[in-house]
Amino acid sequence: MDLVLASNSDGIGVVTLNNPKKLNALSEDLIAQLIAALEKFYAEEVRVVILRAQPGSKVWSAGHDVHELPEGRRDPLSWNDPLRQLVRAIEAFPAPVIAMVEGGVWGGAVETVLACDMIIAAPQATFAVTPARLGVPYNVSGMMNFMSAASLRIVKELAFTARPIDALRAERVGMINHVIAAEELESFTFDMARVITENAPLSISVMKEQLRVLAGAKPISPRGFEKVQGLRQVVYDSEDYLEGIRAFKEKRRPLFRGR
Ligand code: LCV
Repeated sequence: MDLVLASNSDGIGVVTLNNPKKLNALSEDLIAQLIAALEKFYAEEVRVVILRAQPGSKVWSAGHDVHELPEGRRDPLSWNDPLRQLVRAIEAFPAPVIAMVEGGVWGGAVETVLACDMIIAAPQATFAVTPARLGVPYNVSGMMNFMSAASLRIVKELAFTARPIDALRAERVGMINHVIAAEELESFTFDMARVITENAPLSISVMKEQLRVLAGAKPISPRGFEKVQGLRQVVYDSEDYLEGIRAFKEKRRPLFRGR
């Protein structure tokens, strides 16, 4: 089944999340198809990519497929996991990737959208950073992506409350580029894409990689990294981590006990 749809015209690659039954949850299969679409666009030398859901989606993506989260004793967001591979594939793609957002964006899908170079959203779009809702220890590079998206105070509010914020607030705090009425969202986004296709692709791809390298250049000592990884292991080995996943599957509120 085509979990994503890909099309390319006039140098603009469009990839559409296409699993509305599962609210475009970022399953291993959907991510594999999304990365394959980017590889195809790379071979076709597209000048810009638009990442979107089906028009009128109430949920852009429900985030990591919770059914694919390991049930403890293993880092749920380690280097080779699909979500990490997807974020790196978007960041490394040698042309701008524009996220065009309608509907709710949840958890790892927020980081996926933030990994895009620009974000254009309809007013009804919302963004929810959800690790605390499930009891998940988000990973280091993911937290850095959140820190690059908004001030530390905003990131803490998003992470600690796990509550969605709407597109207007996200724009106000600089997390997204534009809020455009749903009926104009597509034309606005494609207009921006067309402008990019008329500019120098080599210059753009090198500036994109420079900005990625410079933005990611944060000093963290080996001891500091090991400490963070040790703290994260306490979380993914905790009863709360299991409780968060079980509560989701049993469709009930989780009861976190702090252990
Ligand atoms: C699998 C799902 C999902 C889903 N996975 O429809 O960032 S982290 O650390 O948290 C990271 C690990 C991560 O990304 O975790 C996932 C974070 N995502 C969320 O917390 C969103 C969870 N989903 C929801 O809150 C609701 O589904 C929303 C508000 C998105 C939509 O609500 P709505 O009432 O419209 P349902 O909840 O009824 O969901 C429809 C079907 O999609 C499944 C859900 O279990 C249900 O399946 P069944 O029809 O089999 O009951 N579903 C939703 N999200 N992330 N499956």
